[in-house]
Amino acid sequence: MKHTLIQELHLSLTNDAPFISPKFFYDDVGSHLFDVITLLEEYYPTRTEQWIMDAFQGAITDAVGPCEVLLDLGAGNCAKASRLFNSIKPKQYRALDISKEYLEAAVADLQKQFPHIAMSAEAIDLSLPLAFPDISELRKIFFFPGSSIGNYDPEKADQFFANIAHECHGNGGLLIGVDLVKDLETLHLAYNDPLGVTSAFNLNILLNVNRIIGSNFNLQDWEHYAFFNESQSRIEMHLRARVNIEVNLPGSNARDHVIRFKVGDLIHTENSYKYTQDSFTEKLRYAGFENIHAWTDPKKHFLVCFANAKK
Ligand code: AVI
Repeated sequence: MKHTLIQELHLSLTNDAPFISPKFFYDDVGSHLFDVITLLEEYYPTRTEQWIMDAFQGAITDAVGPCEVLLDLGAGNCAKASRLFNSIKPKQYRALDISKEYLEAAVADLQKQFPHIAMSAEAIDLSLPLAFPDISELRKIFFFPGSSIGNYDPEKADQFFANIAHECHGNGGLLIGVDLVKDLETLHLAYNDPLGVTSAFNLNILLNVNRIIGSNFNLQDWEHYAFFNESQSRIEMHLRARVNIEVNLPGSNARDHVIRFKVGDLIHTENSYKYTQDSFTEKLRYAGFENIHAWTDPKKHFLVCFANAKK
């Protein structure tokens, strides 16, 4: 695993347009910084999604219908899914995320509170195709909150939805939260908070990269740069070189590779796509879902959908 991550980082950093996959944000410090981001006044998605879930709890429960297995994609600390247990009443809960240890502890805690639900924790890479052959006969509800789908390129998102629709085998659906296009100021502030937490979250990726590949990125040489790219309908996050920089990437055969950045050069770290209600529900339909329910907040900042897989 470590070896492939090292190769992946070498390739992406030496690309003509250097980038680092956003999955490298989430080391221990990065995960905590993201938790703080979700508490910021400027970062509206988390609390708006929760508002929608609470305000429309009855309608969401009716739309979802019976749930034999709740599959929590990118479960993290399982808090969002556990708020659904009393309304959706799943018989089984499967928490899926990249880090198994973190997940196991969260699931063990939840199991004490909900002893009647059969629970499991599984390490899974959500960028790879998903398959659940052991529960193909059961009615499955996939849960993908937090606008994590916004971090997928649109074509990847289409493949992901088609995979989920197929895995429902005509019985079940997807409960998903997604961020909507809105005024530029609100979008800009959400990724440029004055306290600098998003900036720290972005810069921290370099410390994680240093740890994984032994490079010598120096945080003082870089600054956070985030803006809304209107033509692509996405927030782009980058790290911008403040000075001319040389970075050593230790190689496998003692021949270190040096990469050079000029002042103003960028390393692309994240895209966060924003959809309209119509463009998003159309995407779900295209992937094989039907009978799509959608709920939003009064300012139409965020959207929660439940989409049934076609029979
Ligand atoms: C996890 N993901 C949905 C967040 C987003 O808004 O795209 C990650 C994030 N990046 C900066 N702030 C939050």
